[in-house]
Amino acid sequence: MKSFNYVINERGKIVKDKLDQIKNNALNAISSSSALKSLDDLRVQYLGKKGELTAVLKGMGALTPEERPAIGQIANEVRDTLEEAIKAKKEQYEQEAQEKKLASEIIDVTMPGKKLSQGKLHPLDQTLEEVGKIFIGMGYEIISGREVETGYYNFDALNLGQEHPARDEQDTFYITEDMVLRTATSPVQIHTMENQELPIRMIAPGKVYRSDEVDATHSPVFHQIEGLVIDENITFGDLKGVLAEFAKKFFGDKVQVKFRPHYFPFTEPSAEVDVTCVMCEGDGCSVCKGEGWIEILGCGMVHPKVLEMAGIDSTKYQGFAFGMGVERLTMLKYAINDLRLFFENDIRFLDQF
Ligand code: 2NL
Repeated sequence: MKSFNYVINERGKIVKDKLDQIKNNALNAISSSSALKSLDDLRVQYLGKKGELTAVLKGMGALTPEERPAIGQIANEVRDTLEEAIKAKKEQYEQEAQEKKLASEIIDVTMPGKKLSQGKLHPLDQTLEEVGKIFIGMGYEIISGREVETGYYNFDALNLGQEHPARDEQDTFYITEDMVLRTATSPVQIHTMENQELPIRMIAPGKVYRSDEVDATHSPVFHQIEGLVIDENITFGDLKGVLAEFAKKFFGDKVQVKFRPHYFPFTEPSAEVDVTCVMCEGDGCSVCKGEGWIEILGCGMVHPKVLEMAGIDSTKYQGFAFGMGVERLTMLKYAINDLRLFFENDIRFLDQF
């Protein structure tokens, strides 16, 4: 401590010794403190309102006026020294903490990255998307609708009379006597004919329901895509052209297409469409059961009765319609032999598409 020009007598000497003692004790305690918390405690102990240094300062009244400035200055110096020491120690703690934190957060930018596995669309959704794109490319709209329908929209409007076997409780899920889970997406097309201006060029993709037992080719829930075109001067030739184009875009340019007469109550004339087997190209294999051909969809010219019921003048307008099963299309395209695979969601299966 530097020397002073002030007078310090015997009493002053005792106070000065006391201050020196406080200073030395405090500096020792500070340098051997072990944490921020104990440092704070030391500040309170020496410099706080009830601290040791403050106590000495409070006792200065007993000194003579000549002694006070000298002792006061010493006391101030002790306080400054202690504050400095606490501050330095505190900074040391903070720097140590910072270094520890930085060390724990080191990032090794040379470490190899973790490969993220990327998800993909379910094969059925891929088919829905692919078929949708093909028809959008030909100017069609994609329209969806409700899955619960009245008996009228699901059956009557399609020329399926009260006695038609499709209405049987064994094939259809009834919600009430007159409400059913749709058995096809045709009701969407009926609503569109009733409500939308002509001409219509649309497809209706979606879930449909039939009361079937689950096996390799049946499921009570499956997916269908129906299509409908209504305009003036539409012929079976338009139907053939559109569906042949679709088959080539979906299965590949090599496929040949065959229209085979069939019967549906809602179309007349009606046909089923076969393509040369995508696996054996017509030679005969297990996928086509030796036939060389496989059926991919049903179609026909919309029955005049169906047009009239939907409020369309069948003497002025004609149209064609078609329907295909999404599960079936996907199974044929990839030679999948069991429809249940689509619904079990085994990643090892799904990953292949
Ligand atoms: C099949 C056959 C078909 C239709 C669906 C249809 C819809 C309306 C009017 C007339 Cl609104 N027809 N749909 C026509 C022919 C066949 O589906 O085997 N589907 C899997």
